[in-house]
Amino acid sequence: MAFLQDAPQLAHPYRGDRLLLALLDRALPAERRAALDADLDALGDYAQMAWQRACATTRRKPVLTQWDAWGRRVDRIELTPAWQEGAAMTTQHAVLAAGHADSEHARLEEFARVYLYHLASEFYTCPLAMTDGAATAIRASGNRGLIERALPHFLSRDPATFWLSGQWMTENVGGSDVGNTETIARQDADGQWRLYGRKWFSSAVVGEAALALARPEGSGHGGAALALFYVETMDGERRRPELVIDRLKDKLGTQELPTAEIHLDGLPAWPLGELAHGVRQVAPMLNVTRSWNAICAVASMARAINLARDFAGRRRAFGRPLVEQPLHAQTLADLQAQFEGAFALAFEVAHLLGRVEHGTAAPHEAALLRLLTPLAKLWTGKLAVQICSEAIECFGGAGYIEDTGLPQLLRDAQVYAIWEGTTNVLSLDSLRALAGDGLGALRMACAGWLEGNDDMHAASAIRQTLDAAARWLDQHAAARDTLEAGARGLAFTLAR
Ligand code: MFK
Ligand code: FAD
Repeated sequence: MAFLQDAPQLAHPYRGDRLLLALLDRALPAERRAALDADLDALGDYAQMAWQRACATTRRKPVLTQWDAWGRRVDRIELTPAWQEGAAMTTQHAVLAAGHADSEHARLEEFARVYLYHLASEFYTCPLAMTDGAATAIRASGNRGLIERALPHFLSRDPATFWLSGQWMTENVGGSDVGNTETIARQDADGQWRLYGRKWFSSAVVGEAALALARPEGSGHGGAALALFYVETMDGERRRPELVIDRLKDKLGTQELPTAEIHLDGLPAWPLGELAHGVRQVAPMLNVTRSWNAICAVASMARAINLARDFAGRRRAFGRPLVEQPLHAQTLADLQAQFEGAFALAFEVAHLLGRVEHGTAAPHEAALLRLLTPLAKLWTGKLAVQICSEAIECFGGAGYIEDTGLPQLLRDAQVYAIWEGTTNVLSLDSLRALAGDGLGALRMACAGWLEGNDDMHAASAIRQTLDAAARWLDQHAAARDTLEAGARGLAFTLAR
């Protein structure tokens, strides 16, 4: 029999991940750590099953059927198996509910679940992130009616009552510059607000609710005149007729995720708060979804390295397994080192978010979180593409072949840098955070992280980097164009 190569096997994503295990053992009190174990174990099992299922079946995409046989508009979307399992997995393992528990560790415990579930979920985590963001923004708005109406669904532990929320911001005229939003909010004679317009990317089109930016009629131009509205998409079992799905997008990656172009023709809507400053009101949502993005980007890196490491023990070249070839081993070690830095940054943001929300953070940590969130998102988004690309090369030609399941890792990774604010937009957002006391907060945090570490070289390199950043910001404080042109370089340096 001619030679046949063994396929890579996925090591258990939870029990085999020493980084995650060490973080949780270190960060959580023993009782909470023990209570978390069963959910993480089950999510790891599910991830392994989903990888084997994906390797053994033909890949499917969601299908939109707009009309039934008799000419009625139905806009029915058939979803892939992982999506059909999404509500049950989420509620059974408290993926969202965990993040809103009354504990400073809630977000860390949530994001450990997200990290394990993400790849298996086939980007069901995208609407989950938006649902989590919507819950956070609605809570921050203090709108009691909406809190009581929506949060029990968003954070439900029962699939029968669980709702997904979308985030309707991007329009044809601009996704970064949402101040150009063309969707209009108009009030009926009876006081009911209704939305009219077109949203160009809607990734939770199968969801039951959404937060949408719209311009109250007559309120003027620009971002400050926008308001943030809550909408529901269903009327019982049927999608509301005022929400029309124009088509599903044909995308480079995230192909199981049904991202739609939609238009709104009078969809009923409720403002979260004042009828202005909608961007300010949606910011808590953005910061939560950006944290999800960082964790999911790190999960993609973990998956790519997990498989590449296994394959290096199975594949031989020039007389020995790849893992024994010094240069291949060094390549894997470099990937692991970069991944570990990204993992530490993303989970630092997760834990910090929990402490800030719970009110147990140190005084400088709110500013630190404000700065680290865009840095973690932009850094991990770029690194995921780089690491998935390098990991694919570790498989040689097999890495380029679709039914190995490997090319999908790279295609999917490209999205992390685009949605939820591109790398440039987040670099500019980090300038916003640095305009406050972000840099001072980072300085204090670095001092804390280095405590007990006797690597004088690292401490001095970090001090020099922060001093140089402060000088550069001071020097160009009055030259906005220079600041913006250098913002990406600065953001990468700080993230690194
Ligand atoms: C699987 C992985 C999970 C990920 C799921 C992802 C699903 C994908 C869904 C999407 O992609 S949804 C669309 C996401 N869209 C964006 O992220 C928009 C990107 N553009 C920006 O972020 C722009 O910077 C921004 C829209 C915010 C600019 O708008 P403006 O109107 O020019 O903002 P401006 O005037 O700078 O800020 C308005 C207010 O918001 C200010 O506060 P004040 O009114 O009090 O002065 C800002 O400080 C505040 N603000 C802006 N960004 C903030 C923020 N506050 C806190 N945190 C932030 N990040
Ligand atoms: P533009 O804003 O036109 O940006 C084009 C380029 O210009 C980018 O490289 C950007 O970095 C650069 N740029 C823009 N402004 C500046 C500046 N001031 N300085 C320097 N560079 C700048 N949106 C939603 O609202 N809801 C969703 O559910 C959703 N789902 C998505 C799903 C997928 C798969 C994808 C790919 C996108 C989704 N989006 C969604 C849209 C996404 O958030 C936007 O595509 C993104 O924010 C960028 O906006 P844009 O496409 O209009 O690009």
